Amino acid sequence: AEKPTRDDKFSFGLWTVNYNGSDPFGGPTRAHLDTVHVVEKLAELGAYGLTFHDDDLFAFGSTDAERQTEIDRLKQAMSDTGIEVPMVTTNLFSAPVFKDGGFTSNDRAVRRFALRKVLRNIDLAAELGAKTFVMWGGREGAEYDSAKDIRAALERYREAVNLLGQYVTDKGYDIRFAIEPKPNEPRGDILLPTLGHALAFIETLERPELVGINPEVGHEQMAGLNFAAGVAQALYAGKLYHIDLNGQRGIKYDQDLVFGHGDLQNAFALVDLLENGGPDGGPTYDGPRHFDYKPSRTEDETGVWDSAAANMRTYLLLKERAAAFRADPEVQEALQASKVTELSTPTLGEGETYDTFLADRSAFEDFDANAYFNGKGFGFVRLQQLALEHLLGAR
Ligand code: 3MF
Ligand code: MG
Ligand code: MG
Ligand code: MG
Repeated sequence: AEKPTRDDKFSFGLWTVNYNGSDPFGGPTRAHLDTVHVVEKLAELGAYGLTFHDDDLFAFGSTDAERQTEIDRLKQAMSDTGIEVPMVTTNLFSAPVFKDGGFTSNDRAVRRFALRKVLRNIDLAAELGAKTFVMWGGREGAEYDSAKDIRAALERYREAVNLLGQYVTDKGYDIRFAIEPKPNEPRGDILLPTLGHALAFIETLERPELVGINPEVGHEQMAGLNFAAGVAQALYAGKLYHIDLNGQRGIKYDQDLVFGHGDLQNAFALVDLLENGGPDGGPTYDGPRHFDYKPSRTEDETGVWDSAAANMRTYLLLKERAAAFRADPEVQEALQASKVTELSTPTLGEGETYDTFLADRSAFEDFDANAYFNGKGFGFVRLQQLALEHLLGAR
């Protein structure tokens, strides 16, 4: 694969390469990296975008002057390197005040503070030209069923997002929101735990067209779900506004490994879907390819940049393999044989009503369900092996 370029639209969270190695059992193993240095390194590696939480750029509780200094330094680094800020997000999870959540804390004063923190950050997002505002509600949840009224929490979440939608509309900001689901961690259970929950919630909003999702590979996999299949449904619903790429190995704590360092076969299916639209060439994704990963705490700064580069290289390698898979005549033939493409044919004929359908004896009365396949299989295993061989570079 070629070295990444800006056209590949790779972006990174400031918090990703700046993860200092702290976990529940140990402190930092790496020093903090200055924002300007991060921007320069990402540009050098071929990324086009940087994303951040307010508190990644200027510490929680900064004075207005301290905050402005960091914003100005970022702006200067952006103009020096060409790095853009396609997405901004708000930290409503680190400060102790958010220990029971932000938008859905049981405490009303906390909810009002959280909303003001977000409104202020939306102004900054607009100022920097970000088109997407992500909302990950890591603390919006509970450990105990008796501690949270889920219906009231959903209502407060709805109230918050409706206000934000009203705000960007009145201000004329070109910003859409993306909700990032996660099943658990840090809370025992988090509100809107999967992308399916989020999609259902969005339809209850006053401006559903302003709100989509930001699914993360590892988050869906923590719930045992198939990420590529979930993303396909998000694309089908027109709701894939942003994406968090990383790696996760099974149902356990949020690992945030490098993209492809988890379920590689599903990563292949995902890249094929994002780049080629899958088997029927359906809608693809043209937003940022955003990495939300953590350089493992075993690594030094060289390891940080190696891992950042690895995310992009793996994505491009998978893109190359997926293109080869789609172009292979044997794959095309296997897709036909497995009737994967036949699923795109409507079940009813053109203009067919239930009257003509009921009159079609071949569909039922004369259909011999017992003999229909006559022992013949679909050949899905052969198809999957072809995918695997392309993934392995064996074809
Ligand atoms: C946690 C996450 C978050 C979100 C981030 C973006 C800290 O598991 O994935 O990263 O991606 O808040 O809004
Ligand atoms: Mg994660
Ligand atoms: Mg995460
Ligand atoms: Mg994320």
